[in-house]
Amino acid sequence: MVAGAGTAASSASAAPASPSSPDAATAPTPLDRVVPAPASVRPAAGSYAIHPDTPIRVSGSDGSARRVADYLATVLRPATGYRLPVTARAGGDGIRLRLTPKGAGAPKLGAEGYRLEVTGRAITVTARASAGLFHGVQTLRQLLPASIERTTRQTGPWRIAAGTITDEPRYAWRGAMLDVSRHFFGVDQVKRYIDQLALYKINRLHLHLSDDQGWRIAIDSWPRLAAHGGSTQVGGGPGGYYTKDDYREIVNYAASRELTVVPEIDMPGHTNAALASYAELNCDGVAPPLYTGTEVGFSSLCVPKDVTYDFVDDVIRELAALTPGPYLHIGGDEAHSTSHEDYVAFMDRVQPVVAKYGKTVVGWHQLTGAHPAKGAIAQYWGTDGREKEVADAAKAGTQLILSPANRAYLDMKYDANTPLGQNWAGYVEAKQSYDWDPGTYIKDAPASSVLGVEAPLWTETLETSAHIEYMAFPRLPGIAELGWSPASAHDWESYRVRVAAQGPRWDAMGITYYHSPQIPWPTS
Ligand code: TNX
Repeated sequence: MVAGAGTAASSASAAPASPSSPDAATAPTPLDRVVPAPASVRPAAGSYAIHPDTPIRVSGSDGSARRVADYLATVLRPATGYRLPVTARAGGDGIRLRLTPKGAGAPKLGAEGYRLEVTGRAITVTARASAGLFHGVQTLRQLLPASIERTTRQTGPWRIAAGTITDEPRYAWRGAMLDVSRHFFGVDQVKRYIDQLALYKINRLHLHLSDDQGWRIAIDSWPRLAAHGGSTQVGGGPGGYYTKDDYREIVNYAASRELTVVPEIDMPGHTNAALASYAELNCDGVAPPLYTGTEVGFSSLCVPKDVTYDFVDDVIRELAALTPGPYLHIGGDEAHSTSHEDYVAFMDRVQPVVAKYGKTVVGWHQLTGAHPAKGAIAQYWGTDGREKEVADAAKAGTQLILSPANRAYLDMKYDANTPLGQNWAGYVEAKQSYDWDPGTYIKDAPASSVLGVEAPLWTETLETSAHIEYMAFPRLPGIAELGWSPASAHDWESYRVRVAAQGPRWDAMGITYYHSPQIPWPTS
């Protein structure tokens, strides 16, 4: 048992040491220097130091605590060089992961909440389910020095300030979307992004699997969708697609990081890749060429043709069977080549197909201008929150995911000098991205209609993981905080200091990020 210096707690409540002060390397990180900000922090005197014999103890017999423990060990072993054995033997010191069933005496932590208690003897993470343990582990990780993220042995010490964090999310939906259609990203690139999303307690990965420029998922009953429709991308590169096994691998990896995959097939617009693959899907029976530009709004499935609904049924059936999560996103944005009447008729026919295969409909908010099915979820991507049909649908029970483009779109340029991205919704610097309230954003929508937030990343201009990361960091953690932390914790001045402390962690992880001048990054 190793007890650390007893001075840490005061720094948890007082002003934190500036990141570049001489103490910063050894004083443990204050418990509230975390992104997303925890719901409640109670500092105490002392600290716990992870030492060469620290065990990771699990309780609960269903294996899910052990999976999180194994994950934690994998995170901590390279930089500490310690064995960190995972054991079911109870009692004693160490890092303890505990699942406590719901019921009398159990802490009120919700499905994703956790409690993290640090004393001189032990670190204890308590949760009702593995998601809570996993999120608690992410908090623990941020409380260790940034060098914990390196892949070679570092010197430590690995001290964590004493006290208690009790934490649970404000919103159930904390999403990130990756557009794998405009440019294709392979399984390993998606896994890398999943690992980054998990750091900030994001719990939904929305994959934009089809668009004009590419169809990215194998559908056995319509094989040319992937084989032909997936054969290129913006700029004319080779594109690509996920086999069903690839997709399962992504889904399983996401689940191991407590993320649910939400697949999107965008319809009835944004469908050139499908129309190019099957002539019969076109009203004139002629397949257009593949498309590698970046215009939007020129393509539409043929709404009056019956074969369109055979196609939709087959695609949704196969995709639903591959997807364990409850959601299926059917797009519905920018259908500029579909008449309003056809759009409504199409959505009236397609939403029941999603229900038939056991899934909940998610659609871009244009769906609220049609007849959103009972239980459907609308994803808002406007820029001022004043669309009456969105508020009306929310009042009638449609739940909302907020992705306002001038706040949450990770593909918007930070400023005029940003080499990547677009600017149709304006420039979106770190503060602009963070400083809004999802609970009041849509005028006249009840706060209870807000299911959460999502940060979409469109990839017309993005081709590599480094590109993804440059656009996502530092904005993604800010959107994650809007989704997780209580409204009372929302504060740019506090956030900019906490997110600054993430910079050295991203350096240690090899994440390329934008050094926003609005954030006081540590200098050393
Ligand atoms: C609008 S947002 C789109 C996408 C583009 C994006 C670029 C939405 C639902 N549709 O097709 O990729 O802008 O920022």
